[in-house]
Parts: sequence; C-alpha cells; structure tokens
Amino acid sequence: MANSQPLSAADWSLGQSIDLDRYPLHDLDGVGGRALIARCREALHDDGCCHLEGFLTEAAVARSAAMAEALAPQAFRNTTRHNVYITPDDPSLPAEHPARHFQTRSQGFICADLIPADSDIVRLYESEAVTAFLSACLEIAPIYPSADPVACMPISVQRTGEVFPWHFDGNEFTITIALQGAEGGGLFEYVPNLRSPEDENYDGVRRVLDGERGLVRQLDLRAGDLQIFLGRYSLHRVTAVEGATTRFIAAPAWIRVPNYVNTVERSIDGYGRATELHYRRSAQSHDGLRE
Ligand SMILES: O=C(O)CCC(=O)C(=O)O
Ligand SMILES: [Fe+2]
Repeated sequence: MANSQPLSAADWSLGQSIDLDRYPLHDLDGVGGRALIARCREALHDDGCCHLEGFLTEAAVARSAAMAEALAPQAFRNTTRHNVYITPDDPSLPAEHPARHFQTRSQGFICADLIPADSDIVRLYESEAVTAFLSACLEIAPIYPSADPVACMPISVQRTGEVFPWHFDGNEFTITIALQGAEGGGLFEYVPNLRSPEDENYDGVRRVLDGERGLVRQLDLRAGDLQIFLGRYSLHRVTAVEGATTRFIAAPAWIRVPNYVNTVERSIDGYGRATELHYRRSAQSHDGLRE
C-alpha cells in the first residue's frame, strides 16, 4: 500500500498547515490513519466525492487567504463558452443534444509559478505524506505531482457573478483545497456518477441542464476544506458567487505519469502564457503520440 512508506522528518512540520488531530497524515498506518482512509474510500465509492472539512489549520487558512488576495490582481482572467464535455459545437447533432448546450464561464487563475515556495499549499503539494494519503484514498498508485510550472497548482479566482457551468472533467480525479469561501453562492453542485464508460446517459445530462434538481447534491466548500472528486463521471458546476468576497480554490494536480508538463498550446489556452520549459517540452511528446 502506498501509505506504508516511512514519513520524512520534514513532514512532521505539516502540522502547521494540516489539522493532524483530525487528519493524521503523519501516521497513516495507525488506527486513526487507517480509519480515515477507509472513510475516504467509502465516500469515493458511494458518491464520487470525499469532502474533508477543516483539513487546513486555522492559521494556514488565514495565511493562504491573505496570499491569494495579494496575488489575485495578477490572475489570468478568461471568459469562455463551453458545453459539458468541453468540446467544440457539432452542428450534425440535433439542437437539443447536450453537446450543443453552451454556457458561459468566467473566472481567473493565479498560476502556480506565482505562489511562494514556502506557502502552506506548496509545502503540502510537495509532501510525500500528502501524495501517499491521496494515493491510498483513490486506490491509484503511483501518482505524482505535476511538473508543470504554471498548471501544477492553479488557484481559481471566482468573483461576484462569476460561474463555472456544468461540465465533466477531462481528468479522472481532482483535488481541491478551498482557501476562501464566498459570502453567498459559489456552491459546488454535482450529480454523482451521471455517466459511465458504458453509458453517456445523454437524457440524464439533458435533464440536469434543463433544471431537474432531483439528483443534484450541493456542497458549500469552506476555507480549509479539502475535496477529492471523481469528476469524469459526475456532472458538476459552481454556482454564481454573490457578495464582495472572492472565492479562492486551489487545485493541486496529481497525475499517473511523472514529470508531466503541458504543451505550449494547452498552457496558453488555459493559463494565458507558456514558459521556457513548455517550449522545450513541446519539442518532444511524453509518450511518443501526436499531441
Ligand atoms: O471551483 C471548484 O470548486 C471546482 C472547479 C472545477 O470543477 C474544475 O476546476 O474542474
Ligand atoms: Fe470540474
């Protein structure tokens, strides 16, 4: 099991960032650690979503929210229109097909290379204990932090009126850490396992887009909460933020391949810029396939 590795001494200092009394990541093989992993696995199996309230310490929340506020003016702001599959329009499909339903998304991203190396969230991202914990919860091993300097851990910046409409994620799982909640709105809504590799369930997707609420669950992620989410099968969105307080969510990326770096095009498309590393990496494919 991925969590059987001994903990490096440096990881003990994670107690400054993570509430280790509630979430004993320093002792995953102990009784509390094993119970925590079992609880997370159950939530992921049943609901595709594991919500750990108060994962960060109060001091880490205060530092992280202040950091996000200070960096927010440098966020890359973007407004796009997309369908739930994040694919281009296909006029050969009937107008009522969900792939033809486009909604506007507007938000900003604080790119990872702006986040100080000594911040709570970067230290957490680089911790072997955190990677081992997530790997154990997801039952996927090994997983690696991304090597992309811009996209490895963006902080989403969602201001008044901004919405992240219904979609499925391209990646199998997503980890988020809420740094600041909205005063109102900014709710994470999801429909667990609405589709599967065997069944796209276009009718079910259509009904949610038409406003059917029966299967929709709602989470008000508060500052300090950690979420593990299987977004490839569960349709989800973030409702419009209300009030003057910006919603900040960090999205640290763990992936199945080591040393992953986006292509120049993906980096510019998603985050507005590419670095020297992206240009060097674009000269070669990571798996030999055309990208
Ligand atoms: O902001 C959130 O809580 C989740 C955003 C989301 O669904 C995504 O980044 O794919
Ligand atoms: Fe998503």
